Amino acid sequence: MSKIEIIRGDITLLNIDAIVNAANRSLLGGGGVDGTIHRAAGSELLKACELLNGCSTGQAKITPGFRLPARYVIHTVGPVWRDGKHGESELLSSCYHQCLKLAVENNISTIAFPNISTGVYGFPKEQAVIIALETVQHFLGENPEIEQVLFCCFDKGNFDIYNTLLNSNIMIEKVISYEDILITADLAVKIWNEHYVPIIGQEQVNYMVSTFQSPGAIENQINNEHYEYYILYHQSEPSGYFAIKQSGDELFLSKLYVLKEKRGAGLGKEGFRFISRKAKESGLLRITLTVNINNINSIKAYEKLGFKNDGPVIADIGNGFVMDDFKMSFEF
Ligand code: AR6
Repeated sequence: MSKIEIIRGDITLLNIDAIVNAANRSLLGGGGVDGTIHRAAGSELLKACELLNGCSTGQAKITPGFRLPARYVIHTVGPVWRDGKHGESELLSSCYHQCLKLAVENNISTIAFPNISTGVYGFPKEQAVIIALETVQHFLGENPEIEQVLFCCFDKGNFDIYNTLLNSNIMIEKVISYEDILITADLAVKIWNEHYVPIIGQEQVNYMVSTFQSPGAIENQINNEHYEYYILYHQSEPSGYFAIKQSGDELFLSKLYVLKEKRGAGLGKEGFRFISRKAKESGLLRITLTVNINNINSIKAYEKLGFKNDGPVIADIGNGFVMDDFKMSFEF
């Protein structure tokens, strides 16, 4: 964690081994941070870029820094944000990963990133920060030769998001790999047992966990039913999770659970902040959820977040079990 620092300012002024440029596929300059870097480095940078044959989205290429205080510029091409369903997250993560890989290959030990894709390319800021932190932290864990990574934020919005996430010790990670799925399923067993046994009984909990939260069931929901799962980390430990699914102009919040021992650390609130920002950024009108009518504490917590109770619904969940729920909704 301490190798990562957040600063505010102009990346071209940094006296550091390498700065990263949020370029376009031509690598021949543009607006935003790209334009500023080319102006500050001088025309030799453009000449060097002309020899690179462009760069694909999610990849990176390196040049000297020329007139910049930084020795190198690593040029990467972030994804243009469309709707989040065109591999944008994976491509953005790849940008950070490829830049760091080039850094290691070139004996670069200090590097500064701008907030790739969050300007002209329109990537939602909070999601971009989460991806950046997650990818960089993961890389640093495996490549100790990198000594410092600066996130150089030009605008206050990005700066505040980084600081909030880093200071709260909370990280939100999208479930992508099978390893993530196993972590989620493990959390589900713990949380459902400690939370739901008093409400719906052991038998129903066993049935629901094995039917809806086994690794295979989670994998199927992600791959075939358009669910997105996220793990909430507190002090680097898996501490909760949530699942969401867009349906028409609504975001269905299917689950938002925190381990008992981790309650009070602000994980639920941070998770909900992420969810509502994501829904708003996608132009959705409301967030909906269902909650068991006897799950008094959760109902109160959702009311506190601004949800209103839309009344009872009964869901047949199979095997002779029925859920008596309230439907709740949060309007923007
Ligand atoms: N130092 C640090 N960050 C900066 C600076 C600076 N001097 N100037 C702007 N930013 P953008 P993108 C921030 O639009 O979204 C270019 O035309 C800015 O506030 O530069 O990846 C390229 O040629 C924002 O948070 O990059 C491409 O065509 C972040 O840098 C396209 O824009 C990224 O904003 C790439 O779009």
